[in-house]
Amino acid sequence: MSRLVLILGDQLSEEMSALREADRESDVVVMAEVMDEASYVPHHPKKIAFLFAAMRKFAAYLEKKGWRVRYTRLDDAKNTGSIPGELLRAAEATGATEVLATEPGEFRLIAALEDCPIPVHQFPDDRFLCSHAEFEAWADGRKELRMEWFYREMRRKTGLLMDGDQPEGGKWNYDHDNRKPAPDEVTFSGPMQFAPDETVEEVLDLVESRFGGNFGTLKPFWFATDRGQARRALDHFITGALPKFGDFQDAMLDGDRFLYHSVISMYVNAGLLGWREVCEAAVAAYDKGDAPLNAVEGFVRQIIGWREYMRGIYFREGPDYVTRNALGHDRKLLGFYWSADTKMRCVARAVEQTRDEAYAHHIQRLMVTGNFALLAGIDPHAVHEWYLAVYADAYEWVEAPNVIGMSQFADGGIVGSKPYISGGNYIRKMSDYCKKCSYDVAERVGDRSCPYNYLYWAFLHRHRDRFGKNPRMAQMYRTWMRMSGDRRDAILKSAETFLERLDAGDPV
Ligand code: FAD
Ligand code: DLZ
Ligand code: SF4
Repeated sequence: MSRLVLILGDQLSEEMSALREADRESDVVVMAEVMDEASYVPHHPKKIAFLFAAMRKFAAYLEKKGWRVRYTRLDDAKNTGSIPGELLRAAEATGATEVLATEPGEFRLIAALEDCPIPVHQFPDDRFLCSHAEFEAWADGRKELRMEWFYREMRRKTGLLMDGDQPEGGKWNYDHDNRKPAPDEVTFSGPMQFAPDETVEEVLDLVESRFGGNFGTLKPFWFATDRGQARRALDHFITGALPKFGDFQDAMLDGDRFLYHSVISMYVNAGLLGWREVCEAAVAAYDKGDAPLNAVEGFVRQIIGWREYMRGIYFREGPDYVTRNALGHDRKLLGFYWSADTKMRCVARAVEQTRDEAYAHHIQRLMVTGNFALLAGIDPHAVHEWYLAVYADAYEWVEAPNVIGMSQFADGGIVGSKPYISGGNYIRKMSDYCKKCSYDVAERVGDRSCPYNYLYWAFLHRHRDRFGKNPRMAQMYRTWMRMSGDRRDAILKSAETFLERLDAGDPV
């Protein structure tokens, strides 16, 4: 009797546990493009096209390797529109009575598989370095779940950049070397781009006709859509950008969307690349003397530190994590997150590139769009849904802890010990946006002042009961309290006027 083997759109790897448990001779792989998955948020068309094209190519690859694959296209007349529906249809057609699956990266889909009328065995997703049990063991009993301590465990576990039991170079973390402001010139030409082949063209037509109304530009479409291409994109980054990745990791430039970033998160998250090969490629460049330690350590930390830590937090905290709202923020998401229609140059540029590329790098996500949403008091669930929709690499297991936790402090301080907020000065230092902005970053109050400036102080004032005693924020509150009463009133008034304008839908 054959069994079904479910492979989801972000499980495009031969290493999936469900495939390892299956029998190539008798079991049937099920892959399905379904409306439920393509519409639980209004995904960016590039994200949908990427996944559908990569799914189709992976299905063809599995068939070549001798697997029987039952693939449902979105426009198949009998498509039921859901993963459980497609499993049931496949069960009826094949006579299969059970399903082998790898645990999905979202509680919603885990629950749907648990409720499926046909029994589904969910095996752990061991594409990750840290299992749920291992994260629990690390986290249990700790007062604070700081990423840095978790990361050190992962370095020890993998032996990456280790010299015996000591960190390579004598330090665990070279972050303080990785905060150089925007360079005058970027020597990297950006991520490797791939011309659409026949499979991609077919998918682009489908996505254009079905999801053309979603936020985001579909063409030009240049993503890698199979493992071979993703591997070339990785190698291109390692040789062309990694050496400067560290130095300019936090920098932003008006005229450059990628700087020295790898732009591989969508490939790693979908299964086209694995964490180990990605880290080993970076470490090999260091061993050959082609990339400095601050770059390679910084890169490895993002993958075995932040990425694994975020996943650990998501699965530890549970399904209600995405509804948390520790700061009680309730403003609705502003129209310019979809239109880019704002005079704030930094926000406009971040949203424009998100629209065009389904990509923004970490500091744009954290310190431009995320920072603004937090300072303006936007409902974190709305912020979460926006991020989940607009980025090609967004799946709840990684997006939610980054947004609800790191960016919006809506989890009350599990991911971060203090909120990631800043006034315009941080953006001025790290980018050239402010030089082209209608607002003046040097002004603190009034119509011409950079809104980040007064919103920053107004945020601290609004949340003084919560943060006033936080030692990591003591300096900020001292500075605030050193200002004259008139000055503080003027700042709060500017913030109030600006927020009223936001609520009235006035252009800002
Ligand atoms: P690089 O800067 O080149 O970094 C290398 C790799 O490290 C990335 O490809 C990624 O796999 C990993 N990485 C780096 N930072 C993180 C992090 N904080 N969490 C997890 N992995 C990390 N990342 C996602 O993969 N999906 C998301 O939905 C997502 N949402 C985010 C939302 C917010 C508000 C913030 C602040 C960050 C978010 N991130 C998310 C993390 C990070 O911004 C992206 O991983 C990164 O920008 C991807 O671009 P890159 O491949 O060029 O990364
Ligand atoms: C994101 C996504 C989209 C847009 N479409 C599909 C799909 O049609 N079929 C599928 O199997 N998976 C898709 N995915 C990925 C799933 O949403 C993802 O597996 C879950 O959110 C868990 O991470
Ligand atoms: Fe952004 Fe303020 Fe700079 Fe304008 S002045 S780009 S709003 S930080």
